[in-house]
This record gives sequence, structure tokens and C-alpha cells, in this order.
Amino acid sequence: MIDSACYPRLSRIQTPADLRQFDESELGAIAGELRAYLIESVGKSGGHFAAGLGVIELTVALHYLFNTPVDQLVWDVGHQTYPHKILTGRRDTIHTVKQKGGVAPFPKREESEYDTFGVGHSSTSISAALGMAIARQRQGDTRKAVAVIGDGAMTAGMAFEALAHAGGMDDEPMCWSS
Ligand SMILES: Cc1ncc(C[n+]2csc(CCOP(=O)(O)OP(=O)(O)O)c2C)c(N)n1
Repeated sequence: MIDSACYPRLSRIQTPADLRQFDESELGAIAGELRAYLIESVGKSGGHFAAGLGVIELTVALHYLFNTPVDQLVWDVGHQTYPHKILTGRRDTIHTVKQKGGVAPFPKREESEYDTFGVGHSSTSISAALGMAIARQRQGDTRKAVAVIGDGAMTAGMAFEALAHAGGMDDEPMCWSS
């Protein structure tokens, strides 16, 4: 169990809905607690370390700004999703990552409704999110699909193919931010 004395804010966050209850001014402190908790947990269990540490603030911001799991986050590769898992119901089990029967080290749809696309191999996120966005657009659904992709994964042909696909559509189902 998480120690509420060490993690006064993170101990109150089981899901992103809890995160969204906090005032924006507290998000920096929440990111600090999330970083410390990740270091404490993965420092003992092992697993992907650096990638998660690089997206702490981004993970907090995405779950704060988007209405997950209604809006869908698609993480490329998925090796950076330990902070996402901590904020989406797996805070108390993240120490089991990579163990038999434990939390998966990559997004896994069977594990959580917040893991929207099963990954491991890189460069698939734009294509997957585009498919989700097109399907929703056709249904008149305004929920959002968000692809999160790093510079390394952006170098593959599949990512460029998805960019060309999205850019060539008349009704622009996707927009960009970097
Ligand atoms: C098709 C494929 N090739 C190689 C890998 C091995 N791999 C895992 S993470 C990674 C680098 C990803 O770089 P980037 O997208 O910049 O993510 P970051 O380093 O920022 O976490 C690679 C090459 C993979 N997962 N899939």
C-alpha cells in the first residue's frame, strides 16, 4: 500500500477522475510524487525506467486535460506507460511489473480500459489513433483519440504512412501538437 505520509496527493489518486479533482496549481507537486513513486517502485522491481521518467509531466497533463478513458490515449511502443499505469488503477500493483501474473510492461487491453491498444513494437500509434478517430467521426462521436509518439518511433515507415493517410483526408480527423 502507498504511504500517504510520503505521497499525500498520489495516495488519493486511483484513477484519472481523482486526478482531475485537483486544482491545476497542484499538478507540479503531483508530478513530483509520481516521479518519486516510480523510482521507488521500479528501482526495486526492475523494468523500463528511463522512458517513463521522461513522460511524467506529459502523462499527468494528458490525463488531466483529456477525459480518459472516454478519450483514448494510444502510447507508441508502450515502454513509457508505467506512470500512465500508476495513474490508471495500477498504482498498488506496479511493483509486480514483469513478474508472472503481474502488471504487463506494455499497454494491454485485457488489463485495463485505459490501455486502448496492445503494443510493444514501435511506430503504430498514429495509424491506430487515426483508425479510432475515423470510426468515431463516422459515428458522429466527438470523443478524442490521442497518439503519443517519440522521436525514435517517428522514424519508421509506418508512422509516415499514417501521417500521409491522415494528411490526405478531406475531413481532417486528426490535429497536431509537438
Ligand atoms: C519495430 C520496433 N523496433 C525496435 C523496437 C525497440 N525499441 C523499443 S523503444 C525504442 C526507442 C523508441 O524511441 P522513442 O520513440 O524516441 O521513445 P523514447 O526513447 O523517448 O522513450 C526502440 C527502438 C521496437 N519496440 N519496435
